[in-house]
Amino acid sequence: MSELREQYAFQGYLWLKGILPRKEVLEFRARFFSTFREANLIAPESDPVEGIYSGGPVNSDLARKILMEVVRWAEYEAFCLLLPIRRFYEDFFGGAPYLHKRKIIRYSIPGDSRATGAHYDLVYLRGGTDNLCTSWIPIGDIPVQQGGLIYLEGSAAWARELEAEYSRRNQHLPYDQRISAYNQNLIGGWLSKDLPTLADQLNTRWLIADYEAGDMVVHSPYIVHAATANFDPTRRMRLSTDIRYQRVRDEIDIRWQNHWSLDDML
Ligand SMILES: O=C(O)CCC(=O)C(=O)O
Repeated sequence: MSELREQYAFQGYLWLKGILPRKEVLEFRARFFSTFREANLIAPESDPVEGIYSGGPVNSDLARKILMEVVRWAEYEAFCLLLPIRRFYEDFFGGAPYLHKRKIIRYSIPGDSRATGAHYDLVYLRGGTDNLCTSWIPIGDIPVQQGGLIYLEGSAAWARELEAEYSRRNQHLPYDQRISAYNQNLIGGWLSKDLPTLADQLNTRWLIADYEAGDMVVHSPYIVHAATANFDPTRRMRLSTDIRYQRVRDEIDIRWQNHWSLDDML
């Protein structure tokens, strides 16, 4: 654990290979995609564990409704609280861990050019401690072409400086605006969608990976990260969840004590 803490402090992330039982991860993937069959998201007759895109048309209202139900599933909550995750955080923080209620689960369709832009998580979590971690968990194998999470190498130190600058600029704003990602002084969450240019500006590179079901990456709220679009030639959808843990004793951002919704502006 002390080596992991050192690695985390140095890199801003940890890749915990195979920390979760692969079978349970794949069972959850199958359950997720089978629920979306009625919205015509997955290919008819296909095994839901494969997550093969139907090609559309998807009933997007129904798909959104189902997604918001999934966020409330006891099964999803149990997945996010799997014992290896809780044990890891208990040891890592050296104290009782707390899982934020706002938990995000995302699927991406092959060929959809939209993807998460470059950002660091503290921008959305300024109302509590910065001693918190994000767990990004692939729910299924996510090879590079399926568009997994990518990290901007060495970016945490730079983001800390940026955050300090924002804090200076925001200090005179009322509290709710001061902690908002979308206040008058800020750029609305994402630093850039142009990932190569950002890496060039900072003279660094993006770290990419082939993730497997059972892996979990843990990252600091300061490391800059993004995701890429899904170009899987086998038409598989990318499924992942991103959830946040901290010590229960530290200050908790109350805005994260509600279930995720698509318009919560966090
Ligand atoms: O999965 C994604 O597209 C983005 C995830 C993310 O931003 C995070 O894990 O903090």
